[in-house]
Amino acid sequence: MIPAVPLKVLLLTLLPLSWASLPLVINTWAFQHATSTAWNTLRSGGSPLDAVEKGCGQCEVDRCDGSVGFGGHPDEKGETTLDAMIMNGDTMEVGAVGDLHRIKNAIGVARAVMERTKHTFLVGESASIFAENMGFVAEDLTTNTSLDTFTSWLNSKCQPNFRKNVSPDSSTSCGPYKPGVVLREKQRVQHLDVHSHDTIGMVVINRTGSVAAGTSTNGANHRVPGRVGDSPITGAGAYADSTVGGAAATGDGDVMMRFLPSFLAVELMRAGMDPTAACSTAIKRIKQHFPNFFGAIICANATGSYGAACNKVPGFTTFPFMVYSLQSGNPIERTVECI
Ligand code: SD4
Repeated sequence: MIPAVPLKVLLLTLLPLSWASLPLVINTWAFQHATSTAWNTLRSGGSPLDAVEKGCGQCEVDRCDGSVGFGGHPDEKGETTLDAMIMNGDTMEVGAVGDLHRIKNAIGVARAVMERTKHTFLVGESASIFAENMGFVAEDLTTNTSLDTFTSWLNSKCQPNFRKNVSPDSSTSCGPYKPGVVLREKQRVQHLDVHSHDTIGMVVINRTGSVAAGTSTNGANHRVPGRVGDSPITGAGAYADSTVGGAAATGDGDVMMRFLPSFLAVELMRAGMDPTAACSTAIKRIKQHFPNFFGAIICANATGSYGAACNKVPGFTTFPFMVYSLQSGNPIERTVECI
C-alpha cells in the first residue's frame, strides 16, 4: 500500500534543491530527530551553535545508524571512540575532539574545547580527561552490539582490515603486526559499509544569516586504534563562514580529509557558485584521484540556498539528507542522485 503523503510535504520534496529560505537546518542522512531538535533549539531562541550542538547531540543519544555515539563501530581492540567538531561561522572559532574515550556527548566536549580553552583540537586520553574535568560523565561506550561486531570481526580473521604492508598479511590474518613486504598500492578497498552509515554533519543558519556547522561520529569500523577521521577536522568534516555559508561531509574520511571538501565547497560558494555546483565540484575533486571513494557532502549558502552531492559507487547511488526551513514547517527528507 502506498503511504499517504500530505500534499504540502510532497510539493516540498519536489522543489528544486537550491530553493532559498531562512532560517535553515540541513544535515547529512535521514536523521530526522536530529533535524527537529536543531530546529526546535533555534526556534526557542538558541543560536545556530546551540542548534548544531543539540542536533548532533540528539544523534549521539539516538546512536543514529550505529555510526554516531556510543556502542558503534569498535576499533581493532573492540573500543568505541568518538570524533566531533563544531564551528562558529561568525567568529571562525572551532572546537574539536578526536579519539575521545568514555564520554558520550562528543560534540558537547568539542564545544567545551572551543569555549573553555584557547585551543581548537584535543585528542585521545587527554581529551577524555579534559572532558571529565569539565563535568562530562565518564561511561563505558561498549554495548552488546559493539561487542558482537567486534567478536564477529575476530572470528572472520579480522576482516575487513585497515592495515597494509604488514606481517602477517592483514588481508588474511589478525595481528599483532610487524612491518612486512611493501606491495604496490592497490585500488583502495571499500571498508566503510555503505549500508550502515553514517556521520551526522549539520549546517544551521539563523534568520540573520549567522552560520554554524558541526559533526559527530564514531568513525570507521575496525579502525587502527588512535585513528581520527575527517569529521573533527576543520574544512574536512565541516566548515562555516557567515559571510558565505557552510558545508559538511560524510564518507571515507581517510580519503576525504586529504581534500578538505567542506572548505573547498565554501570557497567555491564564496566565488559565486551555487551550493549544488559547489558540492558537486568538491566531490569531483576527490573522484579525480579516488574514483571509487564513498562519500557525500551538503552545502548551504548564507541566504538559505542549499544542495548536496555524492560519489556513485555500487550500493550507493542516491544520498538522503534532511532539510528544515520555515516553508517546510516539517523536517523534509531530500535525496540527490550521486555523480
Ligand atoms: C570517518 N567520515 O570517520 C567518518 C565516517 C563516515 O561514512 O562518515 N562514514 O571517516
